[in-house]
Amino acid sequence: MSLIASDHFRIVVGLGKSGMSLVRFLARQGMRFAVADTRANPPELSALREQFPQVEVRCGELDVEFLCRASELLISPGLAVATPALQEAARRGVKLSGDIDLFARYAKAPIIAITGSNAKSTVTTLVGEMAAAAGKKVAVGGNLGTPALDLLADDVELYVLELSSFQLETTDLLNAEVATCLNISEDHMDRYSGLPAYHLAKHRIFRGAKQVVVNRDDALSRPLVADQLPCWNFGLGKPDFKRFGLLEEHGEKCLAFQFDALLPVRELKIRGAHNQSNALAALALGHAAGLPFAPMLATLKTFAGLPHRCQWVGERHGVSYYDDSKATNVGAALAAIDGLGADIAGKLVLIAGGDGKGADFSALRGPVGKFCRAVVLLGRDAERLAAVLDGAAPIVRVSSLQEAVQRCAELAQTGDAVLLSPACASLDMFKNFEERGRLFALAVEGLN
Ligand code: UMA
Ligand code: ADP
Repeated sequence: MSLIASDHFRIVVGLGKSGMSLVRFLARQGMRFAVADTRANPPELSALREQFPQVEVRCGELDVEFLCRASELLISPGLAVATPALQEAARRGVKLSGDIDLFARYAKAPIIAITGSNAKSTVTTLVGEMAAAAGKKVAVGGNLGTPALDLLADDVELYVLELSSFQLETTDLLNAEVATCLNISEDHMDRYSGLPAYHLAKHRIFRGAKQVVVNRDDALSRPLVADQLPCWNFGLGKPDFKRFGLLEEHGEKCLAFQFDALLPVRELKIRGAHNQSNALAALALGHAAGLPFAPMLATLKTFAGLPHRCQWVGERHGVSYYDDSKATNVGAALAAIDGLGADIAGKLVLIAGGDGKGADFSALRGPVGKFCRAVVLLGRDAERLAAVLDGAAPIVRVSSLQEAVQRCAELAQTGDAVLLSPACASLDMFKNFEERGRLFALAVEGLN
């Protein structure tokens, strides 16, 4: 332990949305703290200087001696715990933590905690809407957008949190009422040494959980927890005791619990097998948290999905255009290509590419060969994608999204669909996936 470390002094590392929420929280609690960020000009610097002028801030390369003045570092999700300066501080006795761990220490209401490689935002939003429909005072956030600490309030009856592996790296004990890891496929391989390290980070969500929800179609979602812990599960097969699934009733496929049909899938607004799985996950989480079925099913009948997730944005000359800009990894793009490809009369013209985050793209080859008329590639990893997809479908290279949409319009035939499902992050060319989706929709609007 560093000689000058104080038990009552913390350093917030990172000054983005999470960092600023930490600053507000620590200031409210009257705790002593400083701030560090590796960037010369972090996004919330001027807000901090304006609202908390007395707080010491160090920008630029992390200084281990400075970090060791604290008893605890509260690290933003964008910074890996493996960062050498943070590891050196830990070696010298400083505790490494983050906003979610702090949140768990102060939250008085039960937490439904949701992670996974894909479907987190959809399921989190659905569960939040189900709880509100059941009359609960619910607070929804985390990786979804509103930092968890900003949700803390005395009158909240239920918290629903979307959590990323980045946030879970610094979470020691979440103590969720219900926790789930919806699915696991490769993502963020530029941050982790491989799938096992990523899996390990995700599964920290189960620490201290009172109940768990497992996806029985994905073995990697199953936690190592004590046998007596209440465990609910969901999957696309026939359900059984304590299980959610699909069964046929009067010739119709229905969402079901145990031996009873709950709702015909045709009444869902969100389409595709992956969304049926998401609806079942939300029902399982809500049920475990004590929500009644009636308001949960009413929510499923009206929830139309989130923007940029396989969202229909227009039609030109008999060709539909779908914005799946949120498909920032291979697993998400696969779900969209398989789901939409099987659902339309014609073929898909796929727009893919961007920052692949070190992913292995080879799983795309089969579905692209099966469902795609052509693939239009752009962005930093276009050539890595081209190498994998060569021969599976004709490949066209472009340098802008506008050009991509134009080329797709030329390639697509009546009955086809143009799908932006990049399998890559957007940050090499766009501010974020929302901007990429908006520009796609604008380009579609601009077509003759
Ligand atoms: N950064 C530095 N130096 C620092 C701190 C951060 O360079 O000292 C960089 C990071 O590498 C990153 C960027 O700054 O590229 C933002 O990092 P941050 O930790 O400051 O991010 P916040 O603004 O606090 O936003 C975070 C989540 N962002 C990340 O995990 C990168 C947001 O999720 C989340 O909504 C927000 O907290 C509130 O909880 C976004 C995200 O992209 C949507 N998440 C990833 C994903 O969904 O794939 C995990
Ligand atoms: P996350 O918050 O985990 O990124 P989203 O709900 O925002 O999840 O969806 C992200 C992407 O994953 C979208 O492209 C969507 O079409 C795809 N997706 C949605 N549900 C699933 C699922 N169950 N399995 C695989 N991919 C999915």
